[in-house]
Amino acid sequence: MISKHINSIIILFLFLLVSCQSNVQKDFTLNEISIIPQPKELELKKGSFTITKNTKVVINNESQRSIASYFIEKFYKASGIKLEISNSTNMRNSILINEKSGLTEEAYVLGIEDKTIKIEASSYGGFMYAFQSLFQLLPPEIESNSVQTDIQWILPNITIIDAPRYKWRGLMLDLSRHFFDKEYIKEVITNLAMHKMNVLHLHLVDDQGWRIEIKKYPKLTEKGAWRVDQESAAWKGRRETTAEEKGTYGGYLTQEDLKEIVAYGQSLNVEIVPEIEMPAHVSSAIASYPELSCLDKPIGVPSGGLWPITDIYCAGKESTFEFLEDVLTEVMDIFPSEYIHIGGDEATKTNWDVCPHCQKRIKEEGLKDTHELQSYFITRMEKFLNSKGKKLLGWDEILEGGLAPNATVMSWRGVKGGIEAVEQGHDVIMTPNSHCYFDHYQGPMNDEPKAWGGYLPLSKVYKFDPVVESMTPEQANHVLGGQANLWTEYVPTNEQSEYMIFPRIAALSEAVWSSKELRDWSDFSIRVKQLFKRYDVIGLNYAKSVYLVSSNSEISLENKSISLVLKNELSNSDIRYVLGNSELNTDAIKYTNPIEITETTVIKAALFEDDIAIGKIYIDTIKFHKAVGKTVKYENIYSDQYKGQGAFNLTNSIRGTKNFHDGQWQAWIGNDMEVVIDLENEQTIEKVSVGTMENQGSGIYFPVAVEVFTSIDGNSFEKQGETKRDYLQNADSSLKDFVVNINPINAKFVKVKVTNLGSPPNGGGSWLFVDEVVIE
Ligand code: TNX
Repeated sequence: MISKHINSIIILFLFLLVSCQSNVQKDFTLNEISIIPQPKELELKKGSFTITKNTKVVINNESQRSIASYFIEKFYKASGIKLEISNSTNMRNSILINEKSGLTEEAYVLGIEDKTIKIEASSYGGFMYAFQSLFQLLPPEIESNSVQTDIQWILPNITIIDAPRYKWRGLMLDLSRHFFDKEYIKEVITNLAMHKMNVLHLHLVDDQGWRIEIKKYPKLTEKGAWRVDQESAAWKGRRETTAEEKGTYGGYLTQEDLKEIVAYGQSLNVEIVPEIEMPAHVSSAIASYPELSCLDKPIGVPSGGLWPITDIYCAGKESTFEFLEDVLTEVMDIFPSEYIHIGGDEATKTNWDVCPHCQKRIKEEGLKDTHELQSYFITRMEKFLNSKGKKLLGWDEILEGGLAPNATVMSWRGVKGGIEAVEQGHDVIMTPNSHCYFDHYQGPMNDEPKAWGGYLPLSKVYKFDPVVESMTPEQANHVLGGQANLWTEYVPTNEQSEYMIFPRIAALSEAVWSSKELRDWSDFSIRVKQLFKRYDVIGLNYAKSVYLVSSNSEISLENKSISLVLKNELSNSDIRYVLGNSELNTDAIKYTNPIEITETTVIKAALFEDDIAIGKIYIDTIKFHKAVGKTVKYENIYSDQYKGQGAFNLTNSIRGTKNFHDGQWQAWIGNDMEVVIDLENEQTIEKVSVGTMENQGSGIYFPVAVEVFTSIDGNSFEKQGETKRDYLQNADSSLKDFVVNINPINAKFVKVKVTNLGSPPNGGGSWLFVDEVVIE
């Protein structure tokens, strides 16, 4: 009897232990809460809620079943626990989904208390975002696609009241320059939803590939979706192809694929907006149907860079419009979106100038010029779209020659187009290339994979604001939101696409979701590192550029020393460094103030977290050569556009990077560089090197000669040596030191003459870029 009693006590004890384990109570602190984008209001309370297998998901009408299932499926994948849906009114251990009509579209309230989680919204999107916030309150393992054991699915007691600042929170993916398949696009949608982004704009048409099946015009994908494979050559270095050559590189999405993508987007509150370019960026269509152009001339689908874009649709022939209306009719059948994007950018209208059909149209319609002809073109397409209940969206070039009456403008060439459009009472979506172009570099160019150019680090994306200060409140109301654009000339794989999108999309999400007052870079710096843990679980190839250390230095002329500043983009970062040959380990010095350097040395630095180096190690050699800090006399002064650091730029020991805007380069357009360096006293010289760069796409060429002269008195110079190099085609950007070795000689003055290429074979001017003259 007694033993039986003891048994029951033990069983009761074990039961309590087990149930306690799955219901551990915890008080969270605010720094454990990390949600991106930052919610409007958040109140943390004492206590917590743990989701267990007994937790019920309670719905009170059938329309809530799909959102409940969305949550249940995601939770099941990571936890192995399949929660049940119930209609019960028992509030204990439940996740209650409640319709709340007063809330605006996409707004939500998430309330977690010891026994219940309450989720309130007035729309599917709102519920979806409540769950996204809930996921970010759970351990990062919730992002896993496989069952994670030993995880407490614990949530803080909290109230979050949240709503987006803008209704358009987008990402554009260019499928033409590189084709992404259905599966990858669905992954992108999943990850957009996680950031509460709600638009995926698919750039389905461009010169280098037509990516959407159009049943009435099968050649668009039989021919237009394939280009001659020159992927191993640089984008701008690919040869022109002919109409006869068969393309093998590319792909397209069938209408079924696209419908699946649209449905998948709907399930995550992401609207898919198609872009069908016109009248330019359509070589792929003209390669398929040459009669769409003014010249009727067969062309090949270009394999790479194409500029200017002259093979455009003929605006005179009626058949062009018939074709486009047919195409858009099929497009509208696939995409239920409110907007259809018609491109409209970068049309060079030289064919229109000479085409009899276009000229006839200009005359008959009483148009002034080809700009007005483009406006006629777009307005006609708008009428068609409006008649089908759709709104027209186009790049800011659609402003030229007069905006179509109801058009919405996507402002990409900075914010100018956006300002002009709202002044005319039109809606706009802001995607300025200054803050939203995810094809630009996000870290120092030397450390990053090849990108389009430009420099858009995470902190700059974070500064993006869709509204421009000069707008009146009424004009600001016409700003629908913002969008990042990923052009893919330099994005050849899924991994690279992830690298360019993440984490910059996190910064953008906060710019379009959270109110301005809530945005705080130093707080975001902490939260984004928490987000990285989730990215790791998902397996995203996100960029860690934000962990990079870079430097900036100044020369002190009195002390003849270099003062080196180490920088990292994140706030309050812990940078540590060592000089010389030491290893960068726990003994490394914590960086606080600029480092004084007076002799040639190697410096290694990295960002540390909890005494461990994270991210890539920065290594540089500060070369304390004989010219450091010495005066430079210029025979020809450098261009006003590229002054570098001014007077001592060539003798400050600091080297430029492949980013020619990095402030370390002095440049000459067309003419040579000739300088005399005063070494202040006689020294033995045996080597002179000149640091240069080449970026032919931007008109920057290596010099053809470097000559070195020396002098004791500064008047009579004697030539000591030279190095020459012939022009070579080079599609990449490259750095090169031109070295002149000479027989050791004593000198007080060194004259260096660097000869500009002068006239490049491809025409245009030729820039000569120099960052340093190293004398040894
Ligand atoms: C401009 S943005 C383009 C694209 C290029 C992009 C590269 C726009 C409407 N046109 O065709 O891919 O620059 O950054």
